Amino acid sequence: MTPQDIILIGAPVDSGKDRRGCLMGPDAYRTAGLAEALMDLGHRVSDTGNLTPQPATPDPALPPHVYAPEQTAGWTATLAEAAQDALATGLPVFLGGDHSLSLGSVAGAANHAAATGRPQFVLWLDAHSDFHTPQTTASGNLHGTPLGYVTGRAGFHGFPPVAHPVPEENICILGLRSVDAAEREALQATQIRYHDMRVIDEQGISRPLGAFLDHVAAQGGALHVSLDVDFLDPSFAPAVGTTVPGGATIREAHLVMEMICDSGLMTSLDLVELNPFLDDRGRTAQVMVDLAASALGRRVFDRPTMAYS
Ligand code: 6HN
Ligand code: MN
Ligand code: MN
Ligand code: MN
Repeated sequence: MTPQDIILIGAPVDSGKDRRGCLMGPDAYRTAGLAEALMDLGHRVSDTGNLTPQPATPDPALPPHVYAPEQTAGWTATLAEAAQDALATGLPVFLGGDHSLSLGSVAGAANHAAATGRPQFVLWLDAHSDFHTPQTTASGNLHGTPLGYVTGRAGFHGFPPVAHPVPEENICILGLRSVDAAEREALQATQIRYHDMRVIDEQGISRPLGAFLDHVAAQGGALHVSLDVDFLDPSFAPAVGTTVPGGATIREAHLVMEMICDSGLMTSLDLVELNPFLDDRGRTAQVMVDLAASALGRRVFDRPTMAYS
């Protein structure tokens, strides 16, 4: 693949749920050698270090059970700006941090796409659909809301307004196996493409993904990829607070990344939900680094011994 200017952006967001630990994610990716892996592939890599959230004030219109909304609102403003700035010079990789970081990374990417006259597309690799609003979430955890926010659903009081909502038909979710009733009802009324693990079992993962990538290419779109650790089966990736059995295998996940790479379409990437406190000798961090490397050009024969022990 042609060398890229890759910008690693540390986003130690831990406010999207009440279980702590994702704030250690950026340093776990650094320790697992993300920058070195990408430089080995010929890319120019810079690391901006870790961001800190802007101050924000709580909005009394939010339901009281929503967890830490002002922190997540502050992160959203910071990350949207960071995404927009970074996209002007390269390909940002957001080192999470929990999935609430994507309220900002995707909103900022969509602002950049609009400024450059391209439609924004989003590939969501996740066991969950993350399509709640602050009103529909039962848990109160805002990491379950980023797709709701970026598509422009109502109810995000106190959050930055979404200048350029991502059109529903520009979103594809792969890996679903845990969707709350309120999300299911809302999703079914949208044009979002969503594929659960049964579809992947029956058709293979390349069929729905290939159709989506063809669609993005035909529209000349910019593609943001959001990779949640729990897309993977917990037997390969235990370091996440929301494990759901029956997830993607290592090869299914690498195939997704290899197809993304071959498409040449990816313009920004989130690595989210890694909780190093729950990891087993760093293996989940290493799997995520290897997947990022696959999305950015690494092929199996570049590294003959991939062992996670
Ligand atoms: N994630 N649907 C559940 C909730 O609490 O709203 C789980 C959300 C998981 C969030 O995948 O990033
Ligand atoms: Mn998620
Ligand atoms: Mn998830
Ligand atoms: Mn309001």
